[in-house]
Amino acid sequence: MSILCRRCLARQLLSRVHQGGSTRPLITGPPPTLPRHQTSTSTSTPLPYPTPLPTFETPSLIPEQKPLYVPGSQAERHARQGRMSSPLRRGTHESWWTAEMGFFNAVAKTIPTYRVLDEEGQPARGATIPEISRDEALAMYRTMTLIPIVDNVLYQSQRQGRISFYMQSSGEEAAIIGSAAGMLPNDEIFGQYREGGALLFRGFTLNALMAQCFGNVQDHGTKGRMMPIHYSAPEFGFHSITSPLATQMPQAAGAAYAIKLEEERQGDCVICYFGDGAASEGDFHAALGMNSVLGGPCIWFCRNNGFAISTPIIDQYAGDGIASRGPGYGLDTIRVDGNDALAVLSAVREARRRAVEGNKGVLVEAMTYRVGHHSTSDDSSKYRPAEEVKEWTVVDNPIHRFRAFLVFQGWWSEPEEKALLSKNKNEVLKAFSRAEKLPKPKLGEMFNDVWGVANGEEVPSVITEQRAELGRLLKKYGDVWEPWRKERKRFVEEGEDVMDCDGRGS
Ligand SMILES: Cc1ncc(C[n+]2csc(CCOP(=O)(O)OP(=O)(O)O)c2C)c(N)n1
Ligand SMILES: [Mg+2]
Repeated sequence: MSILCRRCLARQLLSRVHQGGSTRPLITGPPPTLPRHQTSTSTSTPLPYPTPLPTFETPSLIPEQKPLYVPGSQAERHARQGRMSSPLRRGTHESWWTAEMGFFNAVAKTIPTYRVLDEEGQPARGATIPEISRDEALAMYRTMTLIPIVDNVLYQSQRQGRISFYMQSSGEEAAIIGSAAGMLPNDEIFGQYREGGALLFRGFTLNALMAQCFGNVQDHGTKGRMMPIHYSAPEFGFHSITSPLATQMPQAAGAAYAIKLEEERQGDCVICYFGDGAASEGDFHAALGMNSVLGGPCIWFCRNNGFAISTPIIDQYAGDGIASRGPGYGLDTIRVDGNDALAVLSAVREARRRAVEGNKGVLVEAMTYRVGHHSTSDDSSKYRPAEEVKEWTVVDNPIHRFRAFLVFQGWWSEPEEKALLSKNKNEVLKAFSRAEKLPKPKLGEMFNDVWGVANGEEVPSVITEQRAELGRLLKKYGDVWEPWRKERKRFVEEGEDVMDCDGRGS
């Protein structure tokens, strides 16, 4: 059977209905009339204007209704907490009776995008610059400028076969660092996979980052068992990155709920990053539903970068972005210019305040653009023109915008810029060559920690058998088969640790 794209399959199925003698007309229009991603102005093409809100007249005085609460029910508790005021129906907030039939397709006519700096990095008219010291701003800038250098070195090294995989975050530096700067050190971070910068901002060293990407003996978080960029750093409150999309979201909802319940963690918060594509997963809804009902301080931070691999947002959703979904879950929500580091910082600080004070979730949608390819397994020139990418790097470059602000404040100069870039480059290259020379962990590490075994319990036979089999194969071929002879040398103890007889290992 040939593999068909979704649209072709739908067309084929619909035409079958047609040919089958059914009088039912096609329910979708032919492809040319479907909204297409405009290549030159893709992400700036406005989505269809939302249907205006019905002109419901709010009654000036809502007559006192007898609440429909069952005594002791959740609805009654909520009503007592002020979450519902005199609802006519349980599950609504402030509904009233109306004789006017009106459908609606938006909670606000348009969701505005909050910004502090304009494209030139100058304060936008009427904007309040968030409180920020020179040191804080420069700490943000240092990490923002580090990201593209780390990205370039590791991206190129994957191309040369020196690491197995990489994902860049260029274009999203302001969204990632602005949000990280808006959180406090004790807060928990659940990343999707493009948030290595947030970890660097917290103090994760370049050596540790490179160790994970090379999976060498100093990769303490994942011990060489994960693909590059799947960082795990409990000491920085950074939870393990896992590739299956949106799985971090229910985990974050659980962590936020745990904080709510844990006396010692009062005042702490969770930030959960996810992409515009991940928001189409069921886990997105499961997580937001759980968080809105159970509570717990959590910032749901959407990096809306225009793409989910090759799927542009216009093919991802038909509503008003991801922000429109927040009120559906009863979450305070803001849309922010994700390329404006100060706006992101300011929005996340306020989101954090609301989340902690209200013990609840807050949704932040940061509008940005994925400048790099999706990953080293992707070639974005196949689905978007190079000019579009170039335009974003020139016209709305998050690093340039923030630098212009620093210069405007009198906090930054050309010589300082040159010195920083050269220092960043040297440090990245040094950490890179160091990590490449270090050996990989003991081969037997691949069997450890993959199964939750309580202290004193036996490792399940499926693990010991596989370990023993590898040991047997290594004994037989490890010295005589050239690829293995060479490969063994890269590991601490050269695989000797798995060559014991029962597969139990150390
Ligand atoms: C459950 C699941 N489905 C599909 C994939 C393949 N996949 C990896 S990344 C990705 C796109 C995600 O896009 P988005 O959430 O917008 O994040 P971005 O890459 O743009 O940062 C897809 C479909 C996956 N990893 N997991
Ligand atoms: Mg995306």
